[in-house]
Amino acid sequence: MGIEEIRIPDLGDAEDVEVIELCVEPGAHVEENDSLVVLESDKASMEVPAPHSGTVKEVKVAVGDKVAESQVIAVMEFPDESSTTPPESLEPVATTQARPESEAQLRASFEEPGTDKALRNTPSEETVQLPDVGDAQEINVIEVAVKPGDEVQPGDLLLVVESDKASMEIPATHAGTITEVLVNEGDEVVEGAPLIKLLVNGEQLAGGAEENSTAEAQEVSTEEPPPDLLPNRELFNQQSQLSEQDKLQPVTSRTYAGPAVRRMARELGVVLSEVKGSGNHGRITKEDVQAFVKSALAKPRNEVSTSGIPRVPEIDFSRFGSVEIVKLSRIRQRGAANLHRSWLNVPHVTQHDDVDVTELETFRKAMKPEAEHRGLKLTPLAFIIKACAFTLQQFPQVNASLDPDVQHFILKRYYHIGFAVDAPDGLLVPVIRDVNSKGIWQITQEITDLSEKARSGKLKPDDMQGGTFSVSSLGAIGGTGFTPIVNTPEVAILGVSRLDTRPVWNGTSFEPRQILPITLSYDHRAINGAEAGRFVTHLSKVLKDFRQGIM
Ligand code: CAO
Repeated sequence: MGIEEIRIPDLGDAEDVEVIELCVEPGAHVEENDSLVVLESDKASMEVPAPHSGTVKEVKVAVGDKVAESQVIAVMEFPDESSTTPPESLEPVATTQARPESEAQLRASFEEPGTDKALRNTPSEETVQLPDVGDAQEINVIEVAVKPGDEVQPGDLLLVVESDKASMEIPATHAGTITEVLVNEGDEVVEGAPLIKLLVNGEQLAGGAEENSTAEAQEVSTEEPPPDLLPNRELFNQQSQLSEQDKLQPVTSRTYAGPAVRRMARELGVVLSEVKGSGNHGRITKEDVQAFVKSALAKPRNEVSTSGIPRVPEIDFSRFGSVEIVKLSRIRQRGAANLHRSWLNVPHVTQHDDVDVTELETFRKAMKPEAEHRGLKLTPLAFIIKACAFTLQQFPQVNASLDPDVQHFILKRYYHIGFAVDAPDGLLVPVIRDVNSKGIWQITQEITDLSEKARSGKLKPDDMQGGTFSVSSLGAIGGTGFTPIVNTPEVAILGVSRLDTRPVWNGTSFEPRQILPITLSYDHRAINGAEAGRFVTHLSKVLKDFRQGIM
């Protein structure tokens, strides 16, 4: 094991360098190039990576500390073999001096462009090339920040390239117009590769960038403006060429993010330009990327473009008259997403029937005094739910779910029936368990308790889980029929409308009968029309004469 002090690298002429993020704490194991701390000057940010894999023994700085070149930021313990291997990173590595030529370039990049250069009055085309990248291997373009026609200012980000060790931003060194982008994201590039063509505006300082081959840039490195390739730390200095106004605000086309954050974003498929940075000067942190992904996942499904279905256009209704914007309750939002998902996934069919419940109603009314005695209101719903349980036992495919690949039925050997409750914040569907083994009084009691809980916001998630079939009754409200949406992953739902007295032909005359309209909406993938027809006919028979239920 070797102990090594990690120091702040050469910062050029950057001033007011502050620690803005500690990426590790004592005891943390880090891999080579994992960020240890993030520094920021008044102009740019940089990450200081671990030169080898090892363990952080001590962190010597705190967030907010002002730091200077060579200051120790951390002490690390390395396995012997790793501490002897010099890092190849293109990023600043504290214990390793930059190669002499790189250092010359780096210094050159800190210089203000020579003021004795001739002014150029006519626009000329410049090709931005990938300059000397030292011994870095496998350099890929990971971000193209401009497109033909874009106007750029000195310091605006053109491209980001990345080796296996670090990422580098390539900024514009002159104001101008992009005429051609010669590479795509993902392209592998080598030193000298032409990247971008830029029509440089006239009346700019003529410098090395005018003659932009990499070799020339190296040769003139002590006098000329910076080479196009700027490792993150060099941004401290590159930005010194910006105008005062530019310095006050981050350049809008630039995405401030370190290599680790860029890598993370790429792995997660996050477009960094869409992420709002919470760090100084809008710098994007790992937490910002995580929060972005989290919020994308949490978005209700109906916000996401679904299977290419076009969104309803957004209209400013206030153009036509006064409007009020009222936020949907969370229950309504969740309900909307569930209904939408079911509507899009389930091929719905609805089977209708009118059921003669005259005998049942006679019996129910006869039982009302006892119900009152029990402190309950005996409505048709308890009988309907019980009749459904009887019928579901005869039709296992209706008391089922489909697996997501629609390869199997999941037949449920329990009969838990949900019923829709019109609660103040939206529709809720509490579930009565094991309806097949419960009597009408107990079912009535549970309808009362669960609907009260739903209306007072006291339902627990468990009260609404595990349903195998649902009933939605609008009978107390009115209407002659409606087609409910299947409460997926269940495969069928019964809609109940208002029962009414109707004249029914008995073969010799019309007689008044109590008729209950019912509708069964079902998932046609799970239930075919004949099965649905048989289910509804059987249910009607049970409602007509409850003795059918036990046959
Ligand atoms: N036809 C005629 N009258 C009916 C009826 C029907 N199908 N169903 C119930 N009624 C009567 C009841 O008997 C009661 O009358 P009495 O007071 O004279 O006995 C009255 O209507 C009120 O009933 P209720 O609504 O208090 O009780 P319920 O058991 O019928 O329903 C509940 C309970 C919680 C389901 C209901 O209150 C409710 O919220 N329904 C709305 C469900 C809904 O929104 N569905 C749509 C969802 S989208 O698919």
